Amino acid sequence: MSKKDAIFAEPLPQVSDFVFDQNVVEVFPDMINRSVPGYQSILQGIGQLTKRFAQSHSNLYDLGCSLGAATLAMRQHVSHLEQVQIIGIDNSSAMVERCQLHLQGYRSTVPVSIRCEDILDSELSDASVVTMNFTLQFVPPEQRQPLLQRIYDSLKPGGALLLSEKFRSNSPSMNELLVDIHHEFKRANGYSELEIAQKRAAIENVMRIDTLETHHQRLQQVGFSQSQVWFQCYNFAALIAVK
Ligand code: GEK
Repeated sequence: MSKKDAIFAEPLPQVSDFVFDQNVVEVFPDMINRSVPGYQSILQGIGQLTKRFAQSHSNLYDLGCSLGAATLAMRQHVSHLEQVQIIGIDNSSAMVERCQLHLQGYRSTVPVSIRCEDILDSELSDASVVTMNFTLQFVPPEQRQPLLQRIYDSLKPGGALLLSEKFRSNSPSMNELLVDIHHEFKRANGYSELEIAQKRAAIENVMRIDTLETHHQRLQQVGFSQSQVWFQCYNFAALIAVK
């Protein structure tokens, strides 16, 4: 069981930029479940979509794998395939160490390797499914298209990118509404006004979010012929793009 997230529960003299350090690792499952609406449904969907798009003799990637939740969801659906391996990548050493430990608790015939690397430098090849479950939003905006291009180039024909992101609406008033009902969701999950405000301040420089239109356009620009939102709750969405 993950410890309760109380990282922003006390007033901080100065709120620093959010980092995925050991303190975050300790509370991460609780934090993501109480902050991301539909997180468990998205993981379930990643499993279902992996079952449809994963191919024998290919690599499956989980970019920004954190503690391996999407890796596990993918792995549950590919044991019928030949010669597949899952590669989870995260640039937080604290996350990677805990992820490796966590995965040892599950049995499977499907090989998994978890690497501590920056996804901007990782080599990607022979992919049939690439998952980025709430990771692209942490990549500097100018690096997003080059990264997506490398992902597209690494995918086999018929392969899929599973991309989940927090997004903003084009319309200021609609954006305010989505942000507001998301904060209501967080309050209902036990976060205080102080926790919500301090987390928001900590994350604002490190997580720069796009509109859904920008996501679709960029996916098209790198070569994906089709992209589709398959899950949305408030200002959180999961998309699929197929090569
Ligand atoms: C899940 N996918 O539970 N290279 C590698 N990793 C990175 C980079 C980068 N450039 N930037 C950020 N990360 C997970 C949840 S969390 C989302 C993903 C969240 C990593 C970062 O270290 C963190 O572990 C992860 O991306 C984002 O399904 O906390 O909102």
